[in-house]
Amino acid sequence: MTEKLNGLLKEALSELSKASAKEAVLLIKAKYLGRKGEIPSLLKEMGALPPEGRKQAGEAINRAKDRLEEEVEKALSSFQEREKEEKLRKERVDITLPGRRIPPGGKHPVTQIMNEVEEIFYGLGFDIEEGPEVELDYYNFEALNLPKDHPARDMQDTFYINEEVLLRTHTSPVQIRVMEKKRPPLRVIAPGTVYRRDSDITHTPMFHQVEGFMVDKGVTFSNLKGVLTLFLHKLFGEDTGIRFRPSFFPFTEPSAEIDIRCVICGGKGCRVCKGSGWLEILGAGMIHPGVFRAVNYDTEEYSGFAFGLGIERIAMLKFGIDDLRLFFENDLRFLRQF
Ligand code: 2NL
Repeated sequence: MTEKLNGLLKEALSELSKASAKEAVLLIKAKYLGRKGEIPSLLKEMGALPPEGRKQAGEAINRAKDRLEEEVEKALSSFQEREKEEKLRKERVDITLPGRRIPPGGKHPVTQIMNEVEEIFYGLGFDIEEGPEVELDYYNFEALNLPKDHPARDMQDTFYINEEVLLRTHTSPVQIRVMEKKRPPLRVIAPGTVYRRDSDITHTPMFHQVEGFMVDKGVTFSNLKGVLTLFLHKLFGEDTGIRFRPSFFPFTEPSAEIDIRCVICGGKGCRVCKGSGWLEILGAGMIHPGVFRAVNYDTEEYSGFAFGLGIERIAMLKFGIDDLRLFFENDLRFLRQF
């Protein structure tokens, strides 16, 4: 029995010393120490010994078992240590490496101008309002003094969805909706996307507009002139020359178009201003009584002015861009310049 035990222990220790991985150690552990392993089997065989020898044999077996368990644990922890070291080595990070750059995003030039226009009017006490891009014919035309048979509707090339529903051709309907809901005094701008069936070098079917209006008791054309002059001086610089020309819009009377001195040639005349020295920037006028009637404002009590401007045109002038289509191609080589 003792001989067999010593043989087993020697064999186990020898196998253990040759084990090259944790898995091999675990196999050895199962083979010698497991429930049906070699050493527990010896303990069962003890029953066949004479009683005098049992105690001694039991102690010897337990010593061998303890010894082997100790060696197995040592081997396991040594492999575990090696595994941990390997893992640490593999996962080592070089903290001296420069970080990966996250390229900074930027605002589209059209958004930049839109924000700039909003800032100026916000500073003048105007609220900023938004509304639906899919509109009713009523808000886009009818309430703006443009009845169905009005010839001025031909001025607009409109995307119709059905008889009554369309893509807004300007942001005026937002302002009609505001006037419907609120009473004067009101100062509001309506920035947003508008749609027209136009597509050539100078027109895209979607573009951006800011419209605005001011309504109160006693608002006059002088207020229109003062507010829009101040606005243009803030946007293009205090020294920018400005002129008001008579014009026509169905929703304002009287109406005006407002020009600035050409920012390209300074007024000498060039390709951009077509030799005139002036650039058309704004349309404006005193709100037509027909519009006030549509929103139930007393035309005897209230008056107001309204205006509209195209954002892409201003962005082209301010950034010196000569092709409108560049705004919508999203070529990063173009966009990164802003
Ligand atoms: C232009 C001209 C204009 C308006 C827009 C307006 C809005 C209401 C009532 C009256 Cl709710 N008028 N808007 C008035 C005059 C001109 O825009 O050239 N836009 C790019």
